[in-house]
Amino acid sequence: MGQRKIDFYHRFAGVALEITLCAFAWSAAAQTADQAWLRSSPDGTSALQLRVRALGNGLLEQSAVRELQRGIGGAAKTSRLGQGRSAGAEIVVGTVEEVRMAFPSRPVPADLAPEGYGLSSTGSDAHLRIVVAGADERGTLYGAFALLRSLASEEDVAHLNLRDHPAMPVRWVDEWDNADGSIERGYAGRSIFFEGGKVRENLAPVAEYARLLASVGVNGCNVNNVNNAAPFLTPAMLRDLARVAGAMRPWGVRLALSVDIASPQKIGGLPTFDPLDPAVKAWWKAKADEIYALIPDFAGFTVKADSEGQPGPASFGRTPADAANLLAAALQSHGGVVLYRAFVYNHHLDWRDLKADRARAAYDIFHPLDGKFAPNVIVQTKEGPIDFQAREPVSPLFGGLTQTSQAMEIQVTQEYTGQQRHLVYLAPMWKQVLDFDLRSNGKSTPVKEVLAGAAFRQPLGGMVAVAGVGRDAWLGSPLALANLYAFGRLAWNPELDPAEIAAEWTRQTIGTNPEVVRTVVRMLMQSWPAYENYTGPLGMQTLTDITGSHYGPNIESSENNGWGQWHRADREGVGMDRSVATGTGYAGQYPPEVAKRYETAASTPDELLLFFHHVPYTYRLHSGKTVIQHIYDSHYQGADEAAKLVDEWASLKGRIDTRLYEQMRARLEYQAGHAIVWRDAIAEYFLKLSGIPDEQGRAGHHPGRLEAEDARLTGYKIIDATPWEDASGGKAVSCVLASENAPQRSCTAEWTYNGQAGRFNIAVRYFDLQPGAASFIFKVNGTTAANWTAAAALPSSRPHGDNSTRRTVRGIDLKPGDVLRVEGVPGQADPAALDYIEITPVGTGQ
Ligand code: GCW
Repeated sequence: MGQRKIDFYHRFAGVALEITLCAFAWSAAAQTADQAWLRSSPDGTSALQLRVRALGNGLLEQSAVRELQRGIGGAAKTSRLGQGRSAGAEIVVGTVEEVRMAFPSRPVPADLAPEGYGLSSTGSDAHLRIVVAGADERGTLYGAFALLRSLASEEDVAHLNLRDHPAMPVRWVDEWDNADGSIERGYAGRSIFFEGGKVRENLAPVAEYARLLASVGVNGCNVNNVNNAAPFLTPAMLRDLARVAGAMRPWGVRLALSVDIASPQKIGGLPTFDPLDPAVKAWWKAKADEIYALIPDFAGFTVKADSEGQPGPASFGRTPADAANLLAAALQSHGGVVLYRAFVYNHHLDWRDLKADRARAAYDIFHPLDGKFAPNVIVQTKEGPIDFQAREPVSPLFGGLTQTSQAMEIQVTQEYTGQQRHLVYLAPMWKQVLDFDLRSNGKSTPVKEVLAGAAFRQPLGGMVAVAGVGRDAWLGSPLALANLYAFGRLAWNPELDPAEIAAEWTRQTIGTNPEVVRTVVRMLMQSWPAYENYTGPLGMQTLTDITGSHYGPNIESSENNGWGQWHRADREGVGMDRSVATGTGYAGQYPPEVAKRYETAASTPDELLLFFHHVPYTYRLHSGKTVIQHIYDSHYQGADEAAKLVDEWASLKGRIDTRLYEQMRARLEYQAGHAIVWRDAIAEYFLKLSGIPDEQGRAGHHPGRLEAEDARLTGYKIIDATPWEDASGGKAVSCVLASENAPQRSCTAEWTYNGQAGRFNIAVRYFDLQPGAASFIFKVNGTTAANWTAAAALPSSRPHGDNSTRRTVRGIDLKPGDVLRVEGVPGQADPAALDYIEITPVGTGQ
């Protein structure tokens, strides 16, 4: 896209504008796109006196016009100068044919690709005319949003001449919403689509969501969970779903549905769901006809089959291609597509078998089927071979299907990457995957070209993000929305730079002040490396609770079970041998050049070493460090980086919206504390297992830390943490509720300070359990220094790394003999469990 940047004051229609978005409140009322990046002013275009009109009557063109009026109005409202100076100027929106008919003398792009647009302007001041020409109606809408983006990015829109089109045809979000209103792996409240087994009455948030999606070029939305999808195909539900499709239609976002391959049996009353059975075929055909009668622009089906307990064609000895083609045949005459997920694996693997490997599954199952899928089938593969970990290699299947259209599935909802409580901007990770060169046939084959259909000349392809939006401000955390934005932008154009995308998002969402933009972009760009550092580096995967929440640390949860997310840490070393020579052979699934790189430890990049090889802790990385020292260093570094995010955000105080500032400040402080929980769990686990000390003496040594189990306790009982690494020293104290009749009213832990006199920050680490809200009072010599309620919604109902929380009380003067005391008051089932306090001189850390 041709982008001309000029200085901070920019010219729009001869009017200098300074766009300061800080003025817009972060309103918590109705759920609107204003809570994300589409800030707009309700009082329309009048101030700028700029006419916006459509050349045609189509629904999407009308949306484009409304959106421009809304957006330009916003800009006009905040412009410093020139109110009314552009009377007579206009923006005209239409398809290429309409533009050609309306302005025969004006050159219009003749060869725009589907969904593409051209933007051009002629004249100036009162004669300025900007034309948004779309290849089709969707193109007009995308062109309108592009114009608004240019304006928000302060580009010179008075001399426009640019064109653009999406790189890949399928740009969908998947929502894992259940009919009861819950959302699988959703971290932002309940469903905007469903409640109580039905589609919600109020679909206004759905329309707003579609508007957000359209603004970044997303053209499909699959609204239901891939698990337990059968009830969504009942006639009553489909009639209701037509309302959802209707709410999204003005924004060019087509409805798609996850389907259960066993539906003919589960809801259709047939005795079988064998994909080759004629009655089953007829059932799907009739079902597709029923859907299209209600929803003529229905986009298609997504399928999870033979995976994690979902039924599939394997029950009848049939293949994924048999199942996919069955559905494809039903949709074909209507123009629908099937996104068949390659997330098919056996979760009962034998962990004692050193050749067993979940990472192999997708390639092993799908590669032999290449060329057997119908043309309207797209195989949808997660970006890595396991499951959205903090780092994985690129799935080898992208290079393994050369006669099949492919889509890549990524997660906006941060299942394994901090669940939106941690700031983790994922665009840099996605970009690495998109740029990864598979070297198929020894030639340049970046993943992005596979997804565009270009690498292997396939008709379809794309990117799909599991979004997980909910009623709590879309993604819960305001900054997490940068991920949704970036997904759309990268699916549209995978050449875009994640830092540029972050800047674009920040200017539209937070403010245009260059220092604000620089700071937010820096924070976003630092966040994924920081998270990877304090969770699971060197390709060990996210060392989280694999069988539970997928949130806090639980290092052994991945081992000794059939789920296959193994890292195989033992006393001598760590990592999974996936080489061809001595391991599972997974490395050999890549085209030869890449396979060779991953085959030996020496040629594997450090960041993926432990994904591919089992090495001793003393193995030296390319960086020169031993593996064990890297584990220590990266965890301390990651926690420091998380602390730095707090400081960076603090520098924005007074320069951005106050409510946004406070919301994010609290979240970032929580993250910095939880990063220490992670750091300590992993550093100490590997210290104990390897017996090799940290060269820098940090792991296992916490000079300022006073353990709760060593305190003078009243009421509090000492408990063992499970897993042990989730509490300092493996122990904590709990104000256990004695019985219903005689509950503990409160408990205390007390220490006498005997260090040097000075001013300190004192961190209190406690466990904020579900359900209930305990409260804590921290006293120094009997005087309350801080009190708070532990009412956060964190996973798990027992003291655990999921809910271990640090609160820092700052600037406390202490001298030897002072008495420090924590009083914990249980609230319902939350027993005010406590781990330690940590005293740090002011200015030397947290
Ligand atoms: O990572 C796993 C998730 C499941 C999810 C599954 C999948 C929808 O933990 O919650 O199920 O992936 O992608 O199908």
